[in-house]
Amino acid sequence: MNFKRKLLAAALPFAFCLSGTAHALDIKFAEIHPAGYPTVAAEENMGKKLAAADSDITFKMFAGGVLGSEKEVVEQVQIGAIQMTRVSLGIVGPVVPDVNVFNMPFVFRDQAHMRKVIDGEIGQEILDKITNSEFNLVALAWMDGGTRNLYTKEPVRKIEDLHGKKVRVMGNPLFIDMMNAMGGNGVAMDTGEIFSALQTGVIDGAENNPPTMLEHNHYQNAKYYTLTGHLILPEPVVMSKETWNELTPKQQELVKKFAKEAQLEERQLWDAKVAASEEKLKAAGVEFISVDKKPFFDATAPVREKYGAQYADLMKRIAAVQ
Ligand code: GTR
Repeated sequence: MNFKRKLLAAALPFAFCLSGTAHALDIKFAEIHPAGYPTVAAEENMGKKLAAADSDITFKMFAGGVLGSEKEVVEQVQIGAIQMTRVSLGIVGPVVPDVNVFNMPFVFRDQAHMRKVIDGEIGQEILDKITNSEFNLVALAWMDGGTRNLYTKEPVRKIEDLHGKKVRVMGNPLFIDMMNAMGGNGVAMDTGEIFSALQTGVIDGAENNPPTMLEHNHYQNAKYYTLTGHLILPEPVVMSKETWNELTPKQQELVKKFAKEAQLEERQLWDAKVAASEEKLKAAGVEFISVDKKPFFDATAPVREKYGAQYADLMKRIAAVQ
């Protein structure tokens, strides 16, 4: 090693100490949804508030899936390479099975019921389960991920029409079981693969809320939207535990406070977006099909029994929330 290099090597640790402002936090937030989507907008506002409240904090949104699929992003957040994300509870289930209580078909009566539950003590308990798991995440708040219905290339007007259809679900065995119980053929794949899978006919359909169906262009190759309402999924906003542990208690409080504010803000944006999406989908030729939900509810009873047995008490508490 020449003298100059030796000097540099000796100085390096000090340089790091000096340059690292205590508790400086550069938040990279990953979203698979595009700019303007309700979750993205609410999260950006959260970021703005954080940066305004603490000059050591910067916030940058990476929307549109540029940092990878939800599964890839979660792995990055776990190791602290990405600081925050919002993720569907669907893909958290296989890693933190306790959250699957919210992932069960028809566990919520409707969206208002789901909102009451996530705003109350059960919502906090499930966030805490994520935080206290080995997942290396701190779960801060819930976004409303809406009500999921079926969309297919051929119309599903009654449950029998779903028979044998290959329908994409999120990567969680519970959802495969759910789709199979309804008579379809559940196929797991990442969000980003759905568009071409529909286009090429690898799948016959998928299931999601109107904003996702619209913004991810799935409606272009699936023109029938059957209002089963089988899943109503909240979506946690999470921070890497690596990041969290570097924050001062005051910074942690700020993050918690603004994340909770985003929870309430997002649902106003969500309701407006659902209404606008429904209009656009109809204008683009999507047929909205009302169905009797009971056969779908009955068909999925074994799934609730299989996965729900361990949460029997919790399910009673959820049902009791008015
Ligand atoms: C959306 C959800 C995403 C993603 C997607 C999917 O409704 O907001 O986080 O999970 O569904 O089905 O992959």
